[in-house]
Amino acid sequence: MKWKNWFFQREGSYTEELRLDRSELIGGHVPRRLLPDQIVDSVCGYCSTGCSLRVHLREDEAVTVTGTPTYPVNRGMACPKGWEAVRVLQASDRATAPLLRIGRRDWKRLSWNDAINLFVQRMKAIQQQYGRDAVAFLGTGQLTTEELAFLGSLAKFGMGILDGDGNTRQCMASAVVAYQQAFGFDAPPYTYADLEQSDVLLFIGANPCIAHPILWQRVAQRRDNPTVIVIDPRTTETASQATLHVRVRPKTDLLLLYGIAKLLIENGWTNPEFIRNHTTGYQEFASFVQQFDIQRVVNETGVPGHIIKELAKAIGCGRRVSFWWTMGVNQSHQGVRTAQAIINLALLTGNIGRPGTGANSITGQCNAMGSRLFANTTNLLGGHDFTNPQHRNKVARILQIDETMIPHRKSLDYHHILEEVIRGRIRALWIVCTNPAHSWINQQLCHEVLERLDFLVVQDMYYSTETTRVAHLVLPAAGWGEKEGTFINSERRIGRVRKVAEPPGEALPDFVIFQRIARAWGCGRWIERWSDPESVFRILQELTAGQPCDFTGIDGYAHLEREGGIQWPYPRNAPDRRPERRLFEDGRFFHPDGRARFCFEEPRPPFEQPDASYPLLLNTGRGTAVQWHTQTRTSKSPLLRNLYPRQLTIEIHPNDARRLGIRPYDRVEVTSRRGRLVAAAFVTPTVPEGQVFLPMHYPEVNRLTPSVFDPYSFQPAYKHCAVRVTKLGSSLASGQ
Ligand SMILES: Nc1nc2c(c(=O)[nH]1)N[C@H]1C(S)=C(S)[C@@H](COP(=O)(O)OP(=O)(O)OC[C@H]3O[C@@H](n4cnc5c(=O)[nH]c(N)nc54)[C@H](O)[C@@H]3O)O[C@H]1N2
Ligand SMILES: Nc1nc2c(c(=O)[nH]1)N[C@H]1C(S)=C(S)[C@@H](COP(=O)(O)OP(=O)(O)OC[C@H]3O[C@@H](n4cnc5c(=O)[nH]c(N)nc54)[C@H](O)[C@@H]3O)O[C@H]1N2
Ligand code: SF4
Ligand SMILES: [Mo]
Repeated sequence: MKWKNWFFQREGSYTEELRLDRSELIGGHVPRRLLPDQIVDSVCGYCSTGCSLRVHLREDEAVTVTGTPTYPVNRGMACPKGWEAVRVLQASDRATAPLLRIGRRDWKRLSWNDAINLFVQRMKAIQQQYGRDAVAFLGTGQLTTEELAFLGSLAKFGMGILDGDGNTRQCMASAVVAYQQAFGFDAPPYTYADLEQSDVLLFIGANPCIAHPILWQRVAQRRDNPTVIVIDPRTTETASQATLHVRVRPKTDLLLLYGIAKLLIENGWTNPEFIRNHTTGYQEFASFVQQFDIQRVVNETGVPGHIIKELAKAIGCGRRVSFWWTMGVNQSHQGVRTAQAIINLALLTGNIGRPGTGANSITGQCNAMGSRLFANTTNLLGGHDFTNPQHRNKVARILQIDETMIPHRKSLDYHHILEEVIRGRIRALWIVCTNPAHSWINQQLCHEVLERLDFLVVQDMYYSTETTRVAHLVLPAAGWGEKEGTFINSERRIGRVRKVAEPPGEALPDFVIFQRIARAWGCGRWIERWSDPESVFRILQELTAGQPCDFTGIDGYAHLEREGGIQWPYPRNAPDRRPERRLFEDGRFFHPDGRARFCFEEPRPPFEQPDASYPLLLNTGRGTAVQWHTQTRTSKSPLLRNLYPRQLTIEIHPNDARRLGIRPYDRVEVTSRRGRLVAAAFVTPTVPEGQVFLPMHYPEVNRLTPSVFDPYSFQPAYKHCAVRVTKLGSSLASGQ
């Protein structure tokens, strides 16, 4: 491929070290020779690529970070977020002691004892007054698996909470439901080697160059010129390097994919043997797609007919075709069906279970996969089902708890939890490792919800987040690098997370905070086995026995460290011990009949379309490779801060800008039916005419987005609403 290895490969060995500072960025750094005492390899705490970072310590202090050369995921590479992972731990706004809010603005410092006692007293009092289900929790995909399982178990089996969800709802829920319905279990089938073994790679609603830089690097490093197709309304950094960029009209992918399926069937570009032996529902699907003739697809998607045919041919005639999708698909009013339309193409052509193939949802956060399996919210621990008595019995037996402690239904989803706050049923919320006051959709509503609560506890690394600021009680948490455990990356690889620094002040690892709460609550003897992360890991292993995600064959943390992470499944005595393994090589899926299902449905129109008052379509997503979500961490690094715009910029097409009298870097007002914000105009043809794009990393962006969700996954549709852009007079300096 034409793209070069620009900033991802850092030189570095055990003895020759680079101390990173801003001067390095402008090319003037001086490598210093240091002799580190120790190196510690730990999986990165940002994106789900799951690189291993080598932290070099000198006299117990982390002096620099390089990519672990031997780790199978990143092979020595790391992106700038990884390089700066330790630096962001040192910040003046780190939460260093528990804080209690007094009145509207003042805070009082508490001892841990007082803070935990207050937590327990207030939560119990609310449960006594309003019922057990008056308390709920919101978690994350950024804690270790052991911590996620601890939070979910303590909350549901210890505190009797019924409802809890996580920020993985914002990102993975559509893929989860799509896989569960199509394959019988939430199981991304690929291994990263598939990126290198594929002849045709389709990225749909995904911008890995920015969002999964090292994963993308493995594609970019290929010397054999695979066909890379990007389906995205914007000319993203990924699209600009692709063989073919398909500029689909937003939220019309479903039609495009059905139209392609029709062409595949018409041209005989399917794999009848695979369909016959390994799928159900083909006949119904084949007759359903007949209505998507090419003219209809052209009209609705805006993709020219010859491109649609080219796409179908590339998929139908490629030897090893792989499909990769992320938020452009999942965050939609029809995210589940769109993801399944992608799965259907893989099933039609038999592109699954072989090297270089697969219908592959890439996860987002470092431990999104851990959250999917172990958060104990939508699924009972280990991918079990709350409604299944045998599953409840198994989990109760392994945890040594009374079966009656396990709820008979799954949690409400995030959006309905917030609605229950508005209704007054939920009065207290415990938010751990997520920042919804910035990141949740339709922000005004979210703020109203948070303000309505009788008791809001926020457990975070920093005092300064938008959510911490409105909390009643803040519990100071250690961050990545300050604790031990495991993460599960996008290719189902369980990897080790290591402690390389002490938490500041009195901050504690979430694991320890959960232990203290459990003890003070009086959860009973079962929680005593949850004594340290590795003991919990062993309990979780037992929970996976017999499940598709069985990893009972891993011999503790040392085994993970030795192997460079291990992908699930990895059952005891499993014959297959290959270091890279994909699912479905035997053509057996997880439904009882062993077959995958074609799932499909009539496309539906999006919630809002541009009109005379709000004539432009707003898309939102990741802005740069160096910004992470709500920026609580990445904004703490001077190096990273130098690599992204200080202020919010809106991407707008030159023709729209001209029509609105907007020049580059003019201040503009962006208004939707829900709110308004001010941004600088970035005039660029990378967005199509009639569309604008805002990066999600600035707190005001979700003032504009609407409460729209996929009806099956309840994932928010962050990427589609109508806005108006108007010029606000004076131009901002162009020095972005
Ligand atoms: N640097 C950085 N990396 C990250 C993150 C971060 O915050 N910063 N976050 C991580 C997380 S949690 C996640 S979930 C992932 C997200 O990773 P991505 O999903 O790759 O990132 P996004 O920019 O949200 O969305 C991807 C693309 O979807 C496109 N899109 C929007 N609407 C449509 C549509 O209707 N059809 C199609 N085909 N495309 C559409 C957008 O234009 C955008 O380019 O990134 C992870 N990696
Ligand atoms: N408009 C728009 N909005 C979006 C999206 C979009 O594409 N467009 N994408 C959505 C997606 S996919 C996602 S995943 C969400 C992400 O949204 P959030 O989860 O709200 O974003 P983060 O900034 O990652 O928040 C993590 C919080 O946990 C804290 N933290 C970090 N490590 C630890 C730890 O070890 N322990 C504890 N206790 N706290 C810790 C951080 O300081 C931070 O406050 O945003 C969503 N919002
Ligand atoms: S690509 Fe992702 S996992 Fe790898 S170093 Fe960057 S943020 Fe960390
Ligand atoms: Mo995400």
